[in-house]
Amino acid sequence: MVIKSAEIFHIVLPMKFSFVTGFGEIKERDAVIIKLESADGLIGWGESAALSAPVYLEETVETCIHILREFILPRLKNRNLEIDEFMTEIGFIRRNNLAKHGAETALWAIESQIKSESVSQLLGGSRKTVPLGESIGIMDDTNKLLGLVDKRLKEGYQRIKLKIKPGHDWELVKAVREKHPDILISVDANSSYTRDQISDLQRLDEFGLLMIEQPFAFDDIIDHAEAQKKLKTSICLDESITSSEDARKAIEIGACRIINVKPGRVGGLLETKRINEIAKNTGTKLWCGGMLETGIGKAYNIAAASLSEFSLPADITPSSTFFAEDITQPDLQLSRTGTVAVPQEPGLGFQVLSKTIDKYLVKKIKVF
Ligand code: OSB
Ligand code: MG
Repeated sequence: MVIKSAEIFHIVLPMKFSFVTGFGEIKERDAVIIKLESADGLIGWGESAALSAPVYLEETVETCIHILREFILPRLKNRNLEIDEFMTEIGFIRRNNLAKHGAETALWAIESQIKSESVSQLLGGSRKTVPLGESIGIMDDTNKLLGLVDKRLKEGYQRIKLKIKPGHDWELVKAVREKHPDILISVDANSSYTRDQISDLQRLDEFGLLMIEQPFAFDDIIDHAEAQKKLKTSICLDESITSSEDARKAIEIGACRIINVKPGRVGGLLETKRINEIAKNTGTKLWCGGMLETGIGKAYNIAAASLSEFSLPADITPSSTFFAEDITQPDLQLSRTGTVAVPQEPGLGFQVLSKTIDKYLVKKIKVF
């Protein structure tokens, strides 16, 4: 495909409530949206899911814009490239995975229109529906949180993920487990524990959790491997896995039994497919995480979650939960059994609302 134009949109979507995690609070959602147009007039939308501050990963909205504008998108200008060739070509750029993913996803949308197949089909996805879980931020009032858990379970979500941090873990999980003896519960620490706090994690073993997500440092696998030996509960890595090589090494040393794959964090859908292969060969369970993306990012997360090893419920929530308004329509429809359909049509699978992008626009950059 030949790309004739590339634009970046920085928008800010107001959130209905602030989302609190072990790394801090998200009060509004900045988003980096990429729009490519092919020489044949096909449009591809992509999203780089960076937060405004480098608190989850090192990238931010502004670093994504910089890397996309200066190093990634100019290389597409009037070239006839396959997606895998292009991703290999930009492999000289160290990390900056969210930026790479934003460009790659826009290319997939165009490729999918050229091939008249959905992105899921192009990737070799086998699932027609994806099971969903819900991620619940840290709240001061446990009764309020219990009420929210009830609401989410009634809506159909198959798993509840509780954000924890030191001093805000055992009592919270106990309260939810006592009320719901049989549901799937996981916890996500977003790197807020250190290795000398392993006993805090061991205390959670009694609750039969599905997993403990990323207790230790964002770049660690050694301490996680040590902890996995001492814990009954499976460790799931999120922040620590930024590539298929990271996944291979973490699995090899026993640092996790489960991986939360965010296609953005690992640098795109091709890399996601590689992790799917590694998981298949090693019996590692996968699920697709989320980062409060707009509907554009979510569409590609759903395509990723249709891959064979993504058997556990995904953090892919209808936009109306978090945002007053999204830049795509229709919103995701959660079925009564807690699943969402994988779009089967070519392209993004959702309509992009240019007027809504304009409404929340901070800046627009025409790269070429
Ligand atoms: O650790 O999974 C995480 C949001 C932003 C950054 C990191 C994380 C999250 C979430 C949100 O947990 C889950 C969602 O998008 O539904
Ligand atoms: Mg996480």
